[in-house]
Amino acid sequence: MNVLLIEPAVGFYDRTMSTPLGLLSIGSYLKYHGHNVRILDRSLEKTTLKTVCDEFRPDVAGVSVMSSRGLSDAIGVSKLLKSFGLTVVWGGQLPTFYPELVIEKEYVDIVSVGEGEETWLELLDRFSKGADIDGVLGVVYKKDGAVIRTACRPFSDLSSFPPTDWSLIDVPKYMQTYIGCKKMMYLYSSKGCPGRCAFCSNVTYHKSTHRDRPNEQVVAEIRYLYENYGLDGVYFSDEVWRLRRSDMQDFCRRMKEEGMPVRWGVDLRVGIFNEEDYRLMYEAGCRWIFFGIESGSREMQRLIHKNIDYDAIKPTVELLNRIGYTTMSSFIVGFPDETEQQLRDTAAMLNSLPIGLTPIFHFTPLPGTELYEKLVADGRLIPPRRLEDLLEVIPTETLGVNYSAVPDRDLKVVRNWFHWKSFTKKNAIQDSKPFEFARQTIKSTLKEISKMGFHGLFVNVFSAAFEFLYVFWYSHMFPGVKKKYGLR
Ligand code: B12
Repeated sequence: MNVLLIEPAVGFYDRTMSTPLGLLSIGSYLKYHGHNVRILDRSLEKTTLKTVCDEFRPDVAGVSVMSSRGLSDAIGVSKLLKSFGLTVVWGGQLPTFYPELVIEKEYVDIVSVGEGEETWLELLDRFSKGADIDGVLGVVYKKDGAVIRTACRPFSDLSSFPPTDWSLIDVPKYMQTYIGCKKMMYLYSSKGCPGRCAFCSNVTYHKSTHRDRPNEQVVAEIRYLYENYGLDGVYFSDEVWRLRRSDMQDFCRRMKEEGMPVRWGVDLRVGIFNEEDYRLMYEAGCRWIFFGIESGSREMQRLIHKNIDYDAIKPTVELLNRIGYTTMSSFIVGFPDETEQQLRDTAAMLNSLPIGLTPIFHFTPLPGTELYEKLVADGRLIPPRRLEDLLEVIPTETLGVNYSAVPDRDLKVVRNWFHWKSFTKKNAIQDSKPFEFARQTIKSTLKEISKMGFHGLFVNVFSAAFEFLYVFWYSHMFPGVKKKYGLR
């Protein structure tokens, strides 16, 4: 069958493009099993949906929805697909968490819950036989006016997936400048995380499990991209890259044997690996490591079940700096009931931690998380009643609803101050020219903006300027708040 898979446009946010890994994986799987697949990434391709449908003649269409960012486009696209008479399937994080809100829409026929590969294959098998989809695991659909939800599908064995079929996307368009690389791409080498963090939807989405792709396959993928497209960097978009030392050592051994000039970076948990491990990873090409630290307050770390050794944070970062890594960590401000003292602790940690880059996010309650459920139970958050309500969900870069005990303005000042510091840091990236991070950010923003048509250009120049002024305003115009939290 002909399957059209769509990644909705997410607007200005996606000025640096990330590989649509979910659709690539589903597309590769379906092609391997004999179907024709076309991936349409609407942030990137300007071809109209009508033209794509006229040329490709899909039998069925899938729309991937990760968050409320792509929701508006996903709705528009689905209405159009429906008007062409196509069956429309939604999948990804958002429909998985809100299947009932999605399935009530006339422009969605089926919601695929969780991982899509095997579900798609079974659906296509039924469609091609003209059979109904009763009993297909992991779907929510309408039948005779009723909504039917089938049992969850067990997680797939990632080693059973075929190699990624890179002909499905225009690879060079997804390559970007990043930490000393000119052609860096996002790939994935594992799914999930064993953690139980109270703010992270992984606990429900991956049920706190962690699965690796075979090292052999991941390294072969890197070699293919290096040889055919000159790939020189990989950022593994895994929630936590490796948990077992033996897997890490095996990956590093393979990368060293391959001898490719490819640098890579990963997200890890503090405390999994030791100095010897970090040195081995460096020798194998790893150059940046990202830790989720989230709060500088011991008490808050306990409340959100971060479950890392607080006292190991600073020595680990210092060690990585000494080895030559660019270090990064994320922090969240505005957790429910967070106090000014807890925020001060975060500011103190950020002041003293010799870390390269520190993206800071405003707390946003995600469905399927302990904090979300608690806010709902306490009557402080009303779950969305209609899909359209989700369009109002404010992303993590700006302050939405403030559930903390800290004034809005203080949260904005703290967040934007450290954002500004990251942006203007002289040596955030190791072994690079001074202010490399700021230069890279400006360059990639201008590059993306220059690709746009007149309307896009106008909107995006305006958005970029607004974002810059917003960060500058909150980081510089409130000396009293800066003093209160010891920001320096
Ligand atoms: C890479 C990544 C990104 C990339 C996106 C790349 C891309 N286009 O896919 C970038 C950096 C752009 C990004 C942005 C954001 N992200 Co993000 N991201 C991830 C990350 C780390 C990995 C996702 C991934 O590629 N996994 C590998 C692939 C193979 O798996 P998959 O994406 O889950 O896809 C499978 C299923 O979801 C399903 N599926 C997916 N699409 C479809 C479609 C159909 C039709 C079907 C049937 C099935 C299906 O099948 C796929 C194959 O198994 C996840 C965390 C995680 N590990 O899941 C967070 C995550 C998904 N992101 C998250 C968030 C919050 C965001 C942002 C809102 C952040 C922000 N500050 O704005 C934005 C939203 C952007 C958007 N498009 O809406 C949250 C989502 C939480 C939630 N429940 O809403 C996650 C879970 C991280 C977290 N723990 O908080 N992200």
